[in-house]
Amino acid sequence: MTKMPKDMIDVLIVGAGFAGLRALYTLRKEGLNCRVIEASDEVGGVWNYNRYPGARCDVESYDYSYGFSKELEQEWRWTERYAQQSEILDYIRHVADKFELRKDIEFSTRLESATYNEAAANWTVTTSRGGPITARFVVMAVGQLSKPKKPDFPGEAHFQGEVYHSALWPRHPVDFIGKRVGIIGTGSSGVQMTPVIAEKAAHLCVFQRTANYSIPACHAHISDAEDAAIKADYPARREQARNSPSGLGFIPNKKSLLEDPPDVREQVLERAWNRLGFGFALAYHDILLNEEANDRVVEFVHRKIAEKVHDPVVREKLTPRGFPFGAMRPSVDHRFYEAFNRDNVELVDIKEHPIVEFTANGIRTKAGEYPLDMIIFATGFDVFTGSILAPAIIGRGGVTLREKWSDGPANYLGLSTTGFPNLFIMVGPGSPSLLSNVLVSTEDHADFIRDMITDMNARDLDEVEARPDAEQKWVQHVNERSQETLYPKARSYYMGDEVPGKPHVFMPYSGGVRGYRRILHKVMENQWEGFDMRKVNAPD
Ligand code: N01
Repeated sequence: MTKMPKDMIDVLIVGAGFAGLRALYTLRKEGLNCRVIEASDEVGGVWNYNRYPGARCDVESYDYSYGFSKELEQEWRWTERYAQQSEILDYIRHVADKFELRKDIEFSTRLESATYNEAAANWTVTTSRGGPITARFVVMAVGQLSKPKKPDFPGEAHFQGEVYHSALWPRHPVDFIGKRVGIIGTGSSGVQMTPVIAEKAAHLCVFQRTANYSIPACHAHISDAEDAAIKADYPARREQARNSPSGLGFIPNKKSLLEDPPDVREQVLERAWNRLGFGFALAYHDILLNEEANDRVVEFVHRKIAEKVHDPVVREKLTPRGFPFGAMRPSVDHRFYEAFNRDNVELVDIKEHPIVEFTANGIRTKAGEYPLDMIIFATGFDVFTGSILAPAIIGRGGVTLREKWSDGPANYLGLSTTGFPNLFIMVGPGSPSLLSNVLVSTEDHADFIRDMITDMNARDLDEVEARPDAEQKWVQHVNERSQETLYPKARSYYMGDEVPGKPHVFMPYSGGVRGYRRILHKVMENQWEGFDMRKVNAPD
């Protein structure tokens, strides 16, 4: 192996969330000299920031966890089917402590720039604390939902009350008692916080621009017997998750929805609706593939909403129309629709009457002023690429990643992008990412990066780069797979529509985590097919 200068590290990992910690654990175990930089003063990534009331994961706890350590699996006791934010954060902290990860993490350190040195095959990195750090490899583990989006409304500075963002929630308790609260946004964050805040606030206005679909979470506490049963056969559960298309463990019904007569279909959907959370979308294999099948599901969910919301005008406004069920990421809720039957909850339709401005006392829409003591932005994120493109990443020939991705995040396998050698991206665009239980691909990516670097070291190579033809083919493949689905039929963050001016391309890989892992294995078996690996530094 090329001898490293003293001040150089093997791998700089950006981010200490689930992905960064897994990469650190795995790469360090191979004897690589790794350092993590983390902008916050704590581990946890999104689970450290999204502390809003009602925040939970909508993947089941036993699956939204690491599978790399049997001891960890056995010792951690999840208390609920869908863990609350605080419990997930406790879990991540426990992992960081158990495996002594903190000693290699520089907290309160934000990546500012990374510049590739072509002659030396390494990266020079600067951070908010200065630098430079020189690293052979950089792993971007910055998350897909980590750059909060806060729209600018005129007059915001004049508002006299409290203002919060779901993804920048303070650590101190926020008191809603007796207050008039406004929530802008009805994505997963808005949907989760609405019923919780409704129980405390004097009055709650939910400002909705687009009604989206929401599936009941069916929360449940985990009994000791259930915990023991899962732990007795955890490997089987992991295998099922890894081999399910979504990584959630649901094996899709092999039947088409259209094969079943209406009464049977109704029973199947009803069972899935009442038990499966996200698995509802897999009650038949073609719900997200076939428009006619999807239309039947739309009718079913519309009926469910109608059963829950008493007021016909509010009901109609909460009923999503104009795009297939699931094409925009559905929420998983706990009594969201029911919250609108309360006297203190008001739905404000800002599609019909958009927000004009914030005033000293509240929000003025085209329909009038809503007096508020507190405004909460639940307006989401610059998804997939926001955090990757925030720092200046400068590759071959001085080209920035922002320039290269100006028409969309072209990449190979979601892991690598031509012109930026020795840079890996974890669970970002081009990988199953947000279309799946992201923990499954996180572990796959960490292992893939480990195997690649280990092999390069064994062969005394120092540079790896995605080949342009492989990248082009992968981009085409990602697009083709998305065209088999109904996802492109909605305006959504899957398509880059959440930020004005962002390229309108399908971002994640819709071929499923199992199929994706097979592709990774094939690439590996074929001597890293699609990658060029080189020796750049002269041997000593
Ligand atoms: O963000 P979103 P989120 N004026 O983008 C509205 C994950 N997550 O934070 O659709 C007015 O989904 C916007 O309206 P529209 C999960 O993957 C997981 O809720 O653009 N409104 C929309 O209603 C999720 O999908 C969990 O018309 C504006 C909302 O704000 C992802 O995070 C929990 C606006 C944004 O919804 C993001 O969820 C929470 C504007 N200018 C989140 N701009 C769990 O695991 C935006 N909106 C349970």
